[in-house]
Amino acid sequence: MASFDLSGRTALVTGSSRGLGRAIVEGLAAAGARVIVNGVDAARIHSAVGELRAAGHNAEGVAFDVTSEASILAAFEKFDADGVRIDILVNNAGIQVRKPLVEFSTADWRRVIETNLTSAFVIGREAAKRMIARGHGKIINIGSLGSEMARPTVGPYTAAKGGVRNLTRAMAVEWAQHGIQANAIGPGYMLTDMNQALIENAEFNSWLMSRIPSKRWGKPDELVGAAVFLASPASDYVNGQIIYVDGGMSAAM
Ligand code: GCO
Repeated sequence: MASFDLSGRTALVTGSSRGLGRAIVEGLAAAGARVIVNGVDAARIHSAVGELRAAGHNAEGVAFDVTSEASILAAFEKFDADGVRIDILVNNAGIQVRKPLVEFSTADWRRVIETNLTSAFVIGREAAKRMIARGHGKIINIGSLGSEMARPTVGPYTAAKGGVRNLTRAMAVEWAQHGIQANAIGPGYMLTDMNQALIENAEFNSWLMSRIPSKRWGKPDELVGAAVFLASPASDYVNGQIIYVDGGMSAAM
């Protein structure tokens, strides 16, 4: 359907050489977008771009560290110099650190907040400056069930993802008048490397399956539908929202 067609648009997905970002960038490419794969590992980016191109997609790669403002600014200056127009930004990059809150160092706290929340602000600001000038743009922030609720041992991640939820609202209320739609996706428990320790933990799985109405882990490509929707003209009057792709977990007591 035309309203879900991303042809002629360029999408930057941070942290997209693997995991959820890799699935999202492939889904946006399949919907017609030219995609830019981002990460810090040039070899991983090269491999992901090669796979996307082999599948017939229009893909490029750009390595920058989402926690380095200098790297972000340099990347956007190069986009400007090369005439690359970021129409769709997916702030996906993130890390997880699990330990009791009292055992977190302030340095570990800062690392999680910088990677999962501050990066979305800095990259979002740089993208929005250019989107405002053009009068349109799509920003999709990747939240979490942690945007709404908490579980022990992931305090900094939960705080960051709660911030992502409200940063999305802040972006929406300031930038909607400029033709920008800022929304979020809240993945549930997905089968990714970041969750491998949980996937392999029988006790955690038993608890988790008791909490998820769908009684299974999610697959990264199950985020693609929500991502294409929020990246496309189909969502031009949707702003400040979060779509949970979580097997019903956020709806259950
Ligand atoms: C954890 C997990 C979660 C999931 C996801 C849930 O340790 O609880 O890493 O944070 O990754 O964010 O929505």
